[in-house]
Amino acid sequence: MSRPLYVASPILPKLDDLRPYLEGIWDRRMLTNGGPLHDELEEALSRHLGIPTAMLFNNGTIALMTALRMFDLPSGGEVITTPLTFAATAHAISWNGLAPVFADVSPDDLTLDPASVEAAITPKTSAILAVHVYGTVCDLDALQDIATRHGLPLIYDAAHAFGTTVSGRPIGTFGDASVFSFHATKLFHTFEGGLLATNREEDRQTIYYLRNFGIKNEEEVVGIGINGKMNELQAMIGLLNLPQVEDERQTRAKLRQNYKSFLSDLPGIRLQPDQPGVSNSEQYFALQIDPEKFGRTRDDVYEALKSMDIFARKYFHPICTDFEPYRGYPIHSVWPQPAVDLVKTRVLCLPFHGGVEEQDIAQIRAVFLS
Ligand code: T4K
Repeated sequence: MSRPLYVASPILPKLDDLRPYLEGIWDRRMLTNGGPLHDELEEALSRHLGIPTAMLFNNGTIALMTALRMFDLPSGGEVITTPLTFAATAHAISWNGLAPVFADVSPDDLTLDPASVEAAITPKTSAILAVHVYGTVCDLDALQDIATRHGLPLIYDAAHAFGTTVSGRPIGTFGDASVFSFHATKLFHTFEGGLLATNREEDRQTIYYLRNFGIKNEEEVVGIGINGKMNELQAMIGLLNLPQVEDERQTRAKLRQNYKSFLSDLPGIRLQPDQPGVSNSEQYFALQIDPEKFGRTRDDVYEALKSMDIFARKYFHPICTDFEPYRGYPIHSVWPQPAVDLVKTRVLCLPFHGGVEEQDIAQIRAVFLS
């Protein structure tokens, strides 16, 4: 039994495998600014994720900020996004001097609801930033249709969708740009890290400048860039973790089946839908608890698990519009009451990683069935 049992637990390379990499770094004394391990990881991920233009970052948030910056959006322009996400999604918009506009989620799969996006569009709308939340893939066709009709860049926050494919097509090839997080809590991680992917091969140079202060050469700075560079230690961890990812993903896929075996038919429990043709990233196992039908609230279950040192998480409650900077922002919705208002009181993410043992599952099962 693993205690405390957290919602996430990182894969790690064997300590002995670090030694040759560390010796190389120490010999070269190239610690950052595009060292050989950085370049090797970038190429490996580009192949692994099936995206020709895939550029590493020091974390997912800076990659998101850069993705928005790429499009040179007008100051104060509105970017439509979901309130059911990690704060970084909305903050990346604000840090660019843009205005986050929140649209509702689909009650079916909790991703950004296309009809509510359409309802939120104004003459100031500059872009759409959708999130494949919990690894559930957004309504790609509907969002692309809206983006195309209104001439808006469509950016995906794919922090939860590492390695996902849709009918064989890599998730990072949809929309105009996609951003992945390689934070320690993610399926694939580099302790901290991120990646910006785009089909717009012509933007590679722009991203390169934005990532490195806008520096073109020793004498020219061509734009207002940021420091988004991944260092050699992070890249080393990435190179050592990448070969382990598929095993971890498969372990989690089995865990998903295990959870589903006792949760699927429980009255009042709603799981994220299976998506035909989608190979799941296995990042999170999210469910919703309807207190009337289940007999207990989400918070009751959260506390019961916590009393056993099992730390499920209420991702993403509070939602962005509950946070101080965005309090009072409306949630544009096609429903009289935004679906997300109910969802946020019901959603719970269970421990979901290779460290969850049979005995842990039995205890979690007992909490739900008691
Ligand atoms: N967009 C979306 C949709 C995101 O979810 C995120 C990040 C981003 C953008 C931004 O990407 P980054 O800039 O982070 O690359 C965590 C992560 O810090 C954050 O990366 C992640 N989303 C978010 C969903 O979860 P917290 O505040 O919940 O983390 P924390 O420290 O409570 O960790 C959760 C559990 O994981 C802990 O209880 C224990 C375990 N854990 C955590 C760490 C850091 C470990 O076992 N080892 C560790 O090293 O935000």
